[in-house]
Amino acid sequence: MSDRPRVVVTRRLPQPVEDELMRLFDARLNPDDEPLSAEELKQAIASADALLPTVTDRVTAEVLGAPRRTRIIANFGVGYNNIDVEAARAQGIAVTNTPGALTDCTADLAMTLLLSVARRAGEGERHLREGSWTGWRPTHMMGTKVTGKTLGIIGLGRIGQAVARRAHHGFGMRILYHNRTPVPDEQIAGLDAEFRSLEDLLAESDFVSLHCPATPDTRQMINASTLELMKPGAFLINSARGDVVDEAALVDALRSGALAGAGLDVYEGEPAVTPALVEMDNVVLLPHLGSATTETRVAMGMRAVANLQAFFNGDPPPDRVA
Ligand code: 8YV
Repeated sequence: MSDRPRVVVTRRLPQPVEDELMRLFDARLNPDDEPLSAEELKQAIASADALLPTVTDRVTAEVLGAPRRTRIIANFGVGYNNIDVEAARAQGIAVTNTPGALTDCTADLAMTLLLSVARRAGEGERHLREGSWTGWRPTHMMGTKVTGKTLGIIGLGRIGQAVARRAHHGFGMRILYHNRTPVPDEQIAGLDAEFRSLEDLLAESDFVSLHCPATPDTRQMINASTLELMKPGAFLINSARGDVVDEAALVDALRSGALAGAGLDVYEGEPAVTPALVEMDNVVLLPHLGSATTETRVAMGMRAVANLQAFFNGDPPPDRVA
């Protein structure tokens, strides 16, 4: 029997991360890559010293209330709304995340969505692949110019700031932002970013990009009333969490033409997507790819490993959130 800490890893991870987990811990991997049921999560919590879950694992108060050996949950991801952090805190279970590792790639993906929806890239590709392209013409598939437009960023944390830098320095966009806490000037130096109330940001922005965490306060922050405040013909980009947007209200705003389009990487009921969205040509839909590069997924895994290592060495884990 191993005296190394037992770590249950809920999904397949990039090979270098699995190798490192096996080297350091009594790691129980998931070669089949099937998501764990609530019952299996309870078993994991009962038998392992640590859990390494992902966004697809719902680590609820009920799961955490079951008989338990686990003392740390090292989440694979910066967002940790898949974990009932209050319940973990109440039970004295440490929770860590992987900030920083995925900032650039998630910001790149937000820009991919923004550019794709404005320039009708998904629609154009479908058009060509289905054999409908009959040749160039001056009025064919005209989109919306991005350079110089106003981008409203809701949540100017690491990822929001990385998007702001790309948009401002790369595309000459004017940056407005809304954030729950003040952002230190040095973090946004050179961006000419202007703070706005949520209402004013929505009213003034040509593109609104969401980068806030999913919390009770941000749940369905984008709903029928707030969508109504958006500038006519604006675009909504969501690479944060599906919970922040009322998808049914978004469909209505797109159908009525109030919004020109949306670029989405995350959904309320992932992996389910509101069927009406799938029917719409002015919506770009990606399957939660924000951090999906080899470099970033390895870095995220190594960050989770570093948190586990620190915890079991008796040191403070670098990314403790509870
Ligand atoms: C991850 C994410 O892929 O880190 C996050 O918050 O949304 C994604 O980039 C996912 O959470 C993995 O668990």
